[in-house]
Amino acid sequence: MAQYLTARGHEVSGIDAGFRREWVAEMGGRSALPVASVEERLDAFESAYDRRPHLVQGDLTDKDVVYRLFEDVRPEAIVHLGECPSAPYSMIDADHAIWVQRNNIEGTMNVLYAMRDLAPEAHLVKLGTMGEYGTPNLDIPEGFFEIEYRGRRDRLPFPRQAGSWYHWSKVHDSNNVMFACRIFGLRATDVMQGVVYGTRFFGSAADHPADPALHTRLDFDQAFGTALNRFCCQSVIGEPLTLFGLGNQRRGFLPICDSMQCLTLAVDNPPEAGDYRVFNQFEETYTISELAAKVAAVASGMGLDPRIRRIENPRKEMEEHHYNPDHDHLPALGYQPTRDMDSELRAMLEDLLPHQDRIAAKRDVLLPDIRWDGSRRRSAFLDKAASLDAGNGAGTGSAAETANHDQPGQVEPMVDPVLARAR
Ligand code: USQ
Repeated sequence: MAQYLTARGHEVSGIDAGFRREWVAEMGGRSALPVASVEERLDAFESAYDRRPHLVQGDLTDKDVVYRLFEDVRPEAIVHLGECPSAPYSMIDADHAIWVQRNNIEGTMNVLYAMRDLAPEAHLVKLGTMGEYGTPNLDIPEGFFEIEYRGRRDRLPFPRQAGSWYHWSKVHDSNNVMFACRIFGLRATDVMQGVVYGTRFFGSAADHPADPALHTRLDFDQAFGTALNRFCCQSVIGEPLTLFGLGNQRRGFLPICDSMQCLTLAVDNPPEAGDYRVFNQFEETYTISELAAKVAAVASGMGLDPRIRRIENPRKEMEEHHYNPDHDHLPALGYQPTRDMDSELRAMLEDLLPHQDRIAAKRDVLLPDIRWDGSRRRSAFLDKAASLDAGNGAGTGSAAETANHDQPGQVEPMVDPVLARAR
């Protein structure tokens, strides 16, 4: 984000506690793309952009640190990406659930109060998640909807039905940000972002930084790897692409370069003082099986041999549901998707292939064991190991497979993950 904004003439300061590296290490993982040290990244940044960003290593939950930063910088806009972003991580146990909620909610509260006291004209662009809405059996508006109840009408926040402690932390944030706008007169954009994927954060390939120290990280462990990033990593090392359950869960997706574009559009077009607005930020919706089939098709075209397999879903979530969210606000500001999914997937696989060994060395972190019921048990495969033709809609599943899924205890044959890996 700092590079994207700097390249567009913004002066960027930042605060980062470096927690992401610790969380991923705790999960036994590491970024598929090597990540340089903070100093090396700052040096590389300076060489590329002729200026060194002002970066504070500090924790947003420390109010004094946040206030000092605001005193030094007096920001015009704050892009708040400083939260723990993982649903599975928040579901590990009570300590992780409470830590994620405290970290996310307290950090945002400090930002809101620092804005009130030191930068009341600034614009907060806060990263929320499409997961705040859950999967209701209704179309999803952008934040608010008109409702008639017992003969009276009002415009109210659309009900949130989050599916993890992490996603609920974002719901609580949304309420806090909305309330702060009302009582402090702040202005904020709450971005309900879909699942982000990709390795290239500039829209044009020509802008992709040559220096690897300026590349983004890409995680593939069960907690910090998102579905598409994981599918790509699985493809390059010959591990099965893991569909959780039926694979008919539908989500909104967008490549990382378009996430940068959307956040920048929000920064460049602030709302009025006192306004709290919500943007649903994604490009298109897909089921997880459609996505796996897309990755498999692109990977096959590049000479890889991807297999798609269904495993027990470690989460409690609807696997078949209505999903039709609005996403009109960003296009109205000029948002135009820069890359289609296939070309983005090709670029990702090209970027990941040189790191096959690095990913393969951590293949053990791919199969999930964090369960929504609080237990830790690796998901078993729900099908026979089979090479599914790319693009054949792997998630539709045969009746037998579906029946197996409905009665996980009777799955036949249950494939040992280790044996499956060896195939
Ligand atoms: N899934 C699979 N196989 C996998 C990984 C995930 O089938 O190997 C499924 C999950 O069960 C889920 C869907 O894919 O139904 C998305 O899972 P995910 O891990 O890609 O994304 P999620 O946990 O929803 O969270 C991610 C980011 C989070 C962000 C959210 C946006 O980690 O920070 O808030 O995407 S959204 O999904 O729209 O809520």
